Amino acid sequence: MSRTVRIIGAPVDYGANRRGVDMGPSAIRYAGLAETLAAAGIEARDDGDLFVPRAEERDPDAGTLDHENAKFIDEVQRACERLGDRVEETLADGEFPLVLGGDHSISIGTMNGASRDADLGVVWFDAHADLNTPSTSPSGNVHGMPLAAALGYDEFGDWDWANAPNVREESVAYVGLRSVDEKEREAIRDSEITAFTMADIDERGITAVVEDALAAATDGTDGLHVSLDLDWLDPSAAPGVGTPVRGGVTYREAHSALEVVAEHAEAHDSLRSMDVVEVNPILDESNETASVATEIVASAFGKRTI
Ligand code: B3U
Ligand code: MN
Ligand code: MN
Repeated sequence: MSRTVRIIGAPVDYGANRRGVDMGPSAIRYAGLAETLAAAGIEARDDGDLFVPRAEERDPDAGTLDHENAKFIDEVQRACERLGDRVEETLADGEFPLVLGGDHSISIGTMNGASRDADLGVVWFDAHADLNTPSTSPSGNVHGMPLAAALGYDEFGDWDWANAPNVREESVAYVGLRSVDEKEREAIRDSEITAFTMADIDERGITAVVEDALAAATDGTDGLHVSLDLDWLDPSAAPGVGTPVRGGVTYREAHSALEVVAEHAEAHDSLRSMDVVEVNPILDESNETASVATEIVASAFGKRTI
């Protein structure tokens, strides 16, 4: 990573069904993110946390958008608008925004901010498709909706703050899907999104799949956003997440994948922004998931063994 990494904490848990994910930024810092990056020769600067009021202090029914199947949508809006501005400022200052979640709803803000004046490709490392809308969501949890928000599906089409102005379906690629709702499956099939499931990884190997995902996301775009949901990994490697799903990538596959991202970034200066989400220290074992997150991020920024 040639640019200085600016670490932005987004302690948001409005979008998740489990409390504790708001402590993700602290857990990742405590796991030694700054030290790990420094030891790998990557310059990093911690910009602190966004101001995010506690969910207990808010009335979930008090909003102006007030959609009954998008819980805390007004609070998500406020946090994402603030985050989008910080991401835009970071890029304008020539630094690299690394956003620590928080639940995956924060990616709405990151993608909005990173695509305000650039065509942005997206690689989405996740067990889930996060392509629900308030109309289709089985849970009402906004962390299952950020990609639909970015792409302006259904009611998100009326909410400018939620859209990523320059993200197109054909520049979005999933890696590692294994829990997809029926309506999401239909939406993916009807879209131009590239979708690699765990079956693709089993069949072709992680490096070939990630290379293809990167090719799709960087074809005709100005930069790449990497969104890393820790539930992408198998729960045996990353137990501290709100919605674990069996059959995920191994610790080694995760490193391998992000090393491929780092090589692409070095060769093409492609990497523009990244977020690391869904680390929940309350559900974790000895902060292992935050440690794994830290190590994987270092791989994405080019950390080498020798
Ligand atoms: N697709 C389900 C479950 C889910 C999505 N993202 C997470 N869980 N972490 C939903 O609620 O939309
Ligand atoms: Mn997710
Ligand atoms: Mn997920």
